[in-house]
Amino acid sequence: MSSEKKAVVLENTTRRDALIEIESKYQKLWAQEKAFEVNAPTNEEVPYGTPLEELHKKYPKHMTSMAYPYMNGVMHAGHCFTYSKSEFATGFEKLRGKKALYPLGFHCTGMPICASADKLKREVELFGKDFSGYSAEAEAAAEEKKAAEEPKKEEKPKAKADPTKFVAKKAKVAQKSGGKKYQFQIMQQLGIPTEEIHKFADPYHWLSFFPPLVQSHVNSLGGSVDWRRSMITTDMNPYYDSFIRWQVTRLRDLEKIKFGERYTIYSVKDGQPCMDHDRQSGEGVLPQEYTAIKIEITEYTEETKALFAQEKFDTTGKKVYLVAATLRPETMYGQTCCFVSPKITYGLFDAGNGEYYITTHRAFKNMSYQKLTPVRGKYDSVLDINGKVLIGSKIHAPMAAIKELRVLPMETVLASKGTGVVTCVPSDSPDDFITTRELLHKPDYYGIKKEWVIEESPAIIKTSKYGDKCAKHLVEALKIRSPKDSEQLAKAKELAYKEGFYNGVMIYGKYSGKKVEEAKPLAKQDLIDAGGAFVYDEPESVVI
Ligand code: A2H
Repeated sequence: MSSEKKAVVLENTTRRDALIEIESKYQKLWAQEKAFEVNAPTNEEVPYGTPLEELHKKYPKHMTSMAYPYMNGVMHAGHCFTYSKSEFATGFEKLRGKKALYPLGFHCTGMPICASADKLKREVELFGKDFSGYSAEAEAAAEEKKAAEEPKKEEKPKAKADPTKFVAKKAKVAQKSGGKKYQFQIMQQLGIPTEEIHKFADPYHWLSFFPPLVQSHVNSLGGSVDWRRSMITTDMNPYYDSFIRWQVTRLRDLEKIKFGERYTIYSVKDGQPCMDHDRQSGEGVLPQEYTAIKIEITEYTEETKALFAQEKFDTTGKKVYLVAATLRPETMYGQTCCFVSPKITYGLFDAGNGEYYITTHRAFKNMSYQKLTPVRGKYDSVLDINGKVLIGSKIHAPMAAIKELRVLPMETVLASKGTGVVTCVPSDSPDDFITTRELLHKPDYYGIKKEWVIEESPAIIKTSKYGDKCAKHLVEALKIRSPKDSEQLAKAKELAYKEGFYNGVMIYGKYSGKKVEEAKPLAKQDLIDAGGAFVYDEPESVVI
């Protein structure tokens, strides 16, 4: 809407005005007469010792409430919808002669308020206490510049990590924030004067600011809440706090609740899970589970040996693994090499028990919070090693039908995904197939020898649509010519993954004859049990 648009002037508002007048008259009267304060019968009304049945017959009662609205703002239309039901029930039961009580609390517990307060803290630092350092023009110019610098990024279709998994399109918070980028703008939209906004950088300020506002809104809606029975949550309210402590302890004593662990998006900074409402960006992003394959280096390249000597890393009695992240553990029979990127500098990390992992720094940091490393939160590398240095290393990959493989280069490996190491299965991965084909025609590329590139590999999975070499089939059908045909490859990858997963049958190995869907978890467990793999999770994409 344009701000120049004239305000709408309503005509014939007499009836509306009359209704509003009646409304405010009676709301005042209700307040004066404390119409919604409901008391238990006194001892005079019901002498001590009166049987309960008799008491309830003489003074029938009713209580309703709703889930306490969350105090990161005022009530919204959804709250009012829920509220109207309990309000109606209370009024109805009151008309039936019951003592109808409506208590209402305010929910203040949890990260959303803290996260918003933290955002304001950061914005005060950026723009000043009155946010006068913010300029919409400068912001727009910066955004434009950014967009101009990376035009391709926006055009690219966002490939879903796991096509068999459902992902919601739009997160709740994105809908709630009205498209505003900064927290101070959201506060302005809530009608809070700009000079007051900095106070909300203290999370406790929210707890004293919003509840009275919500109370006045419920009152102006004609709500019949007995506000003497109201409270906020959190340790700001010691009574409620100790009630919840008692409740949780009791439930635990009764073994009705237990402590357990699951993968979640975790904030190292806050030392706790970072749920949707706590994020500045990356709402709706979930953990992606990979099987991390431990590919042992059996013969180092001369460059690697030189680097180890220089860094005084003695390999005696140690095992060094390239750790590759895969979504397809059931295809590991068909490995033909291990890809690293010549553009990535990897770390070599102590994984405990004389084992060392080569992965990206980011991946090992994630591992250090997943009980996969000797010390939680410790992820310093022993030494750093560029992908180029590793090319040509002899390796042994678990479960692979071909026993001796090599490390080869793949330029399209992303440092931001998995471990930055990709195991090559050209029978079932279009990316691996096309990269292998390219390497065959590029002798001397990064010093690789032709015999290191394995062209023939066993068929692992058969589908009626794509036969038993689905990667080759799709690369040819979609006319993919280079590993850089990223859009077509993304399409091929999704087709291969879905078809293989839902309609594929294993034609190699222990689970030959089984459906891929069934064989996948079994093959994964076998790899883990044999010490050749572990489960590794990371966020599907960036979360701030
Ligand atoms: B898959 P998603 Cl047989 N950069 O493993 C680029 N690609 C990477 C990567 C990185 N840093 N880390 C892992 N990958 C690859 C096997 C496989 C894979 C087969 C068929 C399809 C397939 C053998 N390569 O992936 O973006 C790894 O290759 C298609 C689903 O999380 C990993 O699984 O979907 C897959 O991409 C993960 O990609």
